[in-house]
Amino acid sequence: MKGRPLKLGITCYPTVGGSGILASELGEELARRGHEVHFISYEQPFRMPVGDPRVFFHPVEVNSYDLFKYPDYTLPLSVKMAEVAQAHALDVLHVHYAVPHATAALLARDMLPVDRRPRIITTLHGTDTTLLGLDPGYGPAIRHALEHSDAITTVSEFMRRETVRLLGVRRPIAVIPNFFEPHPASRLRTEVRRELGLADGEAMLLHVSNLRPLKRIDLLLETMVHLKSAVRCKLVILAGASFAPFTAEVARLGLTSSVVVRERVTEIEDYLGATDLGLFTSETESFCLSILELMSVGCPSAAFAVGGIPEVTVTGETGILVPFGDAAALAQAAQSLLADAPRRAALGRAAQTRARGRFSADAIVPQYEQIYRDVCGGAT
Ligand code: GMT
Repeated sequence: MKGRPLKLGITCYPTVGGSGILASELGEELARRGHEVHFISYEQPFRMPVGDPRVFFHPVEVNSYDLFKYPDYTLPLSVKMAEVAQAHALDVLHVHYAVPHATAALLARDMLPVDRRPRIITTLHGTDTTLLGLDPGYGPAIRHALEHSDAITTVSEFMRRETVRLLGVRRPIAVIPNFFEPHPASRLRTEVRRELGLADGEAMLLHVSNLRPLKRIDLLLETMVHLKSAVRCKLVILAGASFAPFTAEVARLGLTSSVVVRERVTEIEDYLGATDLGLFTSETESFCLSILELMSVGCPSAAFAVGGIPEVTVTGETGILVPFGDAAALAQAAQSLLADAPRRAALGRAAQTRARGRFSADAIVPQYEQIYRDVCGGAT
């Protein structure tokens, strides 16, 4: 390690979602590199490493008061951030997803004596810019928080451009792509496929998401209707939210026996390793960490070419991308790959090489470390 170990506060959403996963994996990697990492959130992030002596979790308690129609999280979060920053002499507060984390970090900094103030790094992940940035009730507060952070990062060139376009931010925004380091699978591929009810020779498509409207589950199911008539396959959905709102539609489309859902899975690598092809239908993605997760185990994906996805996977080389909204074309692309095992394997190998070369912890984590040291100036 260059320089002294740093003391880092990380705030993220603890639930299943790309930004929280990235933040948790970053914390794990930073601790492995000798830094002290303090997670500050309302719950322990779901992939936060446990048992590491350099990783700590500080819960934020939110009380509800009769006077408030809506409970407030920002103020208790900022108080906890200030408390932890002071007690542990944090060098940096690194917040993932701007709302409300970046605003809370500014408040926390202002509460502390000038010589005890941590630097603030805000990492933009997606809808904090593309959705909330456009909301007049949030946009100005997000812009203010970005302008007063010590550094801003985001996960793709697409997101950097969108942040400039939608929020008019004029300060430098560093693009640091997401990374993923797969842990070893805990079960054999055959065991996982058996658990999922896959017959011999039946292809497994995998979709991982939190099912929000922009993930376009309608297009995912439409793609599956086309695919089902052409290939023996099942679609496995690892859902970060309840799938119940979609079950009637699955039945109406005659897909009940072709769609297998698992909610809030933690052993992601078991499922990645059992997959033949990823399938993603989002209308926008700043990055799509799930495509990278599959690439890292040598599995290509078929998806729409939206947002930052073409920065992650290269169509025809490490996966297949088709224009947004054309479910028939997506099904056709998926079908041609499922029918051609050697080509699929070649794309998978290229995907894994790209993941290891560009999006590994060794490629990415030093970029965050450098930013931490840059904002801390000579003190580190
Ligand atoms: O912005 C969001 O929708 C939430 C966020 C999340 O927590 O899942 O997703 C974003 O961050 C991920 C990690 O950087 C990216 O992989 C996702 O593409 C991105 N989602 C969107 O841009 C819609």
